[in-house]
Amino acid sequence: MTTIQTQPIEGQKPGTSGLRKKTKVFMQPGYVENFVQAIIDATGGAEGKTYVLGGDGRFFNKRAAQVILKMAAANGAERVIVGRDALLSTPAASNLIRKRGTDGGFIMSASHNPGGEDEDFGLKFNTSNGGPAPESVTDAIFARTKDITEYRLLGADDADLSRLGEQSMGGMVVEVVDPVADYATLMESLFDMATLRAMFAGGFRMRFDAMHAITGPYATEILENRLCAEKGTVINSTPLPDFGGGHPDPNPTWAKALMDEMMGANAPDFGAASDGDGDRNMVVGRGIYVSPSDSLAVLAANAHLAPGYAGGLKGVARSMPTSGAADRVAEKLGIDCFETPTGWKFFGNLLDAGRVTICGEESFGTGSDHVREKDGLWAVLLWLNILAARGESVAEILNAHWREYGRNYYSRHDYEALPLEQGQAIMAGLRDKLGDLPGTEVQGMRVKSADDFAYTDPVDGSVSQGQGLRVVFTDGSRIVLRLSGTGTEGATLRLYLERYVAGPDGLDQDVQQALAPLIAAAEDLSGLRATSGRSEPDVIT
Ligand code: VG1
Ligand code: CO
Repeated sequence: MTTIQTQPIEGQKPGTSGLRKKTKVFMQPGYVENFVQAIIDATGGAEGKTYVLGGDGRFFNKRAAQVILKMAAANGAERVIVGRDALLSTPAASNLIRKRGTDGGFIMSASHNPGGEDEDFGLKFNTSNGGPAPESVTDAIFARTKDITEYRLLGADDADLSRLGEQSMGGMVVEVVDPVADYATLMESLFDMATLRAMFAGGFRMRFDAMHAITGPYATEILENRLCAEKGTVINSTPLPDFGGGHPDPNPTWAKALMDEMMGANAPDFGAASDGDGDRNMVVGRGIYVSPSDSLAVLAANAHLAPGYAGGLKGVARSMPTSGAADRVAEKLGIDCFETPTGWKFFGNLLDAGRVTICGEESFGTGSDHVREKDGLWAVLLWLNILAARGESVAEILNAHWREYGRNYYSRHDYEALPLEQGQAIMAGLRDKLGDLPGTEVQGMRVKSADDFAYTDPVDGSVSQGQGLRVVFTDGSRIVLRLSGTGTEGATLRLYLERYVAGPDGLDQDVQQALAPLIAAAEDLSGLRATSGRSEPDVIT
């Protein structure tokens, strides 16, 4: 065991979902080492502990895995369970952490951010419940990165991560496992596999775009091998270190080929895509796109049709910027609906306390209490289970949902990589005005309330401030503005827009047109486009 002197490295502050930086930043000498030691120190040391380790396969994944193993060994860990070739999707890692009763896990991913030597890398720590470390822990980790003086690293050969089974590293056991097996078993326990198999056997066609990211092997095993969907159902199924040069972000912009196919003449019945680390999902029906906020609401309303949720839901939770569509479902079901800050770590306590069963975010994230992360393939399988049970198309289900609950028109406009000071100035400009807004009129709409969202965790009472500026109008429409906490370049501003239409009229408008007054109001209030000189967002979802 070697103890190596080091000095604090600036900027190792975990964001919305772990530490994300340019890969070359992570490749600097001591960078991974400092951060990993800070995690170990801030969580009471590694002595005698068992961890899970895996990542989305992006460039530097294997290298970082060896460093983490040698550090765990040098810090006295007893065992590390690693996915073969250092691969694990984020939900599969969460499952392993829970199933094996471990002390937590290291997940190497920058999720939906592009990968490669000149792109992004990331590392996050999940606690023993399988979920991303809560703010109290990430704050302690960050504090430790600022006064770290040494780290421990075993001088040993690399582990052979291509070989399943146990091997020894110093006194520590490195246990290499199949990354897919336990996860696939978990999915089989939640969904009606026989009915799904029958649906595919009956000619149901789907396309799953794995975007050259981690879900390829998972989707191929579950959809093609176990459910017997046609070979070739899963495309871009081999995880690549640079995701084939694409953005592994399942949205209409970056999964355009899938969108085109689903809107085309010979579209299959159902389409889906997942992100770099497998926790996001986009769902598309033949000729119809399902917004993530609507997807959450439809899943909540129909989850009882799947065996794993036949007993009903305890409650639902959504992040603050996510539309209120799920709230209406919760109201009808007579269950609680919680509104949390952005990021899955805020759902952990509610899930652990048994107060919610299903959670979701507008950013293509849905999940349940089966793990403590959002789960892309889970959402796809739940949709399939609902389609099979109802015997209806995605369009029929969505239209029926809107007729029953009304429609929350919703869109997110991203302005990416603005100069940092400019992004902060735009936020500060709107924040300063919030107090004066209630009662005023913007674009013919009256402001009902305006604030900077703060959240008090109902389980442990912890408070998180500064979670997004929101302006709510008297008709229930909203504008939310916040700074992204996952980017690695400058500031990315996210503008979230929502308007509710009760129906029965006006349920099939063009989304951007339906939101036009809010888009104009957002500009009046924030001066976002004027200040940034951008005439339109980089990405609209
Ligand atoms: C984004 C999304 C947020 C999500 C987070 C991690 O964060 O908005 O909803 O939880 O990414 O997702 P931000 O701070 O950039 O808005 V993942 O799939 O990248 O781990
Ligand atoms: Co992700």
